[in-house]
Amino acid sequence: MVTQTITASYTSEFVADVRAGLTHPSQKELPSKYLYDDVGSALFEVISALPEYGLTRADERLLRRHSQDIVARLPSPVVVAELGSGSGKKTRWILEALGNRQQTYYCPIEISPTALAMCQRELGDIEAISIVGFEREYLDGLLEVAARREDGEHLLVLFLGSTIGNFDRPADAKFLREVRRILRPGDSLLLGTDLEKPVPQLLDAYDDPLGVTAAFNLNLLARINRELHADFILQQFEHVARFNEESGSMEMHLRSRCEQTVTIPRANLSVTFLPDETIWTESSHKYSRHELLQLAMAAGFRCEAQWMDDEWPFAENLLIAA
Ligand code: AVI
Repeated sequence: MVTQTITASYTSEFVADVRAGLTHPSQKELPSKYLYDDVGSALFEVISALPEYGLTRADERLLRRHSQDIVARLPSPVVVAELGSGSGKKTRWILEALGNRQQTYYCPIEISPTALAMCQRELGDIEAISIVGFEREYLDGLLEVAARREDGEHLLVLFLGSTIGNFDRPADAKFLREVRRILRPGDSLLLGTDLEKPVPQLLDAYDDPLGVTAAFNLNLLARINRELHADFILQQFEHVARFNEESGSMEMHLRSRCEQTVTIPRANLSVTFLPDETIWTESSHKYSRHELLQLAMAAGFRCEAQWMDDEWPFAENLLIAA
């Protein structure tokens, strides 16, 4: 087992994104990637265990059941790059199947150093797997992994857990095209996607009765307080989950309970909120099977196989760079 981490710093980008998002002329917004600091990542792990939120369990079930089949469809040898590995728990099945075949490099790409360290701890015991972690944004990390591979090595990119659904439409299509541009023909992308399901089920999943998702969402304001010395009073904001029929996506917002002004010294910013005004913090798109195939094709992939969960509508899609 080899473990190594390549690090980076994001504070100035965070400041710029907070400024741009909170001074947006119509809908205030904050990029959902900032939900995942140490506290947010830990809260997301708890969300994944909630009975109302079946997404992560569906993803894990599919990988557990079909890893052998997935790996059997891949060329050899492969280098694995995972975009946003999280704790890495569900990747174990794929890595074990690959490790049984031959010595394999696994490169998790993560902006959270804590998640990266957890992933290295979680997966470091798998035989024949060498881990090199990249503390990078997804595409920057993928470019580096692609540049380091040897001639004759194929890339397998893992983008699991339906993180693709957290991109706005059409940013998801653009992102897949950018991933494709980094790959060579014959390389693969295993894409996990949450599928359409009844709206009441989605509302329960994104506004759970224990309030864990609410804490996950509110932590974004707490993070801005911690890191940018802002004075958000968390009790004066509430978590809102709603389904946007037009886009087919669940949305999370933070609604101001009153008129208030917040100062963010490190961003040199003061922002006024009207009563009921919201900050849009996340979209989570729910795909149809047809939409997925179109998305993959338009980005320059062909769909080699699709596995669907029978308890929680979710699909694992094995896409090959055409
Ligand atoms: C990480 N991502 C796929 C989750 C989702 O369902 O969109 C994040 C999440 N947001 C609220 N609950 C979970």
